[in-house]
Amino acid sequence: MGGGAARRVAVAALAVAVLVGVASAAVYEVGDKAGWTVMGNPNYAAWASSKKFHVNDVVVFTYNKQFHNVVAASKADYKNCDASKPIATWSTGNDSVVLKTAGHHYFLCGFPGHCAAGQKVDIRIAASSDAPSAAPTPEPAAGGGSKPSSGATAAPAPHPNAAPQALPAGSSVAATVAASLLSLAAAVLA
Ligand SMILES: [Cu+2]
Repeated sequence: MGGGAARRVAVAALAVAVLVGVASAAVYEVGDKAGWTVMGNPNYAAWASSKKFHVNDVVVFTYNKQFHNVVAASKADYKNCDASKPIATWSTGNDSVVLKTAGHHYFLCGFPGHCAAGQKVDIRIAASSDAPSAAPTPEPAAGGGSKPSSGATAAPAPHPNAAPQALPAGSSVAATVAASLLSLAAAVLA
């Protein structure tokens, strides 16, 4: 009933908030190493279905801005490859888009013929995806991973026993911080 209990609750809440933040703020490179292009006909449907997107995840479109752009489109416009009524357009060649809502996010390239050639992606966030997953499914191996800076992978749920070195680049620091907070919370609650 005293301040101790309140403090325990506060620490636990903080730890949970940090964990949720870590779990939901993954960054994904669209098309992985291929990037956002028509060269080599990347399979963006397969790419999207290989990820488990959450609200507030970030997708990064990397491309040559002379030849491509990024258009957020309605479902109908996505289907018809109609870039004339964009919800939003990005054209810097290195665009980070925060996925703020659950449901479908439709993107296509507005350059003539590119969408029809397959440069379009439907990124879906499941309605129940706000909660961090306790057991994330492992990433399917997508190539050799010779470029550590690309191919961002989902931040795995922090696990105290997991060796940080084994985690993908970029997520190890966050996971370590989260794991430390978990330990802290466990110690306070003990
Ligand atoms: Cu294009």
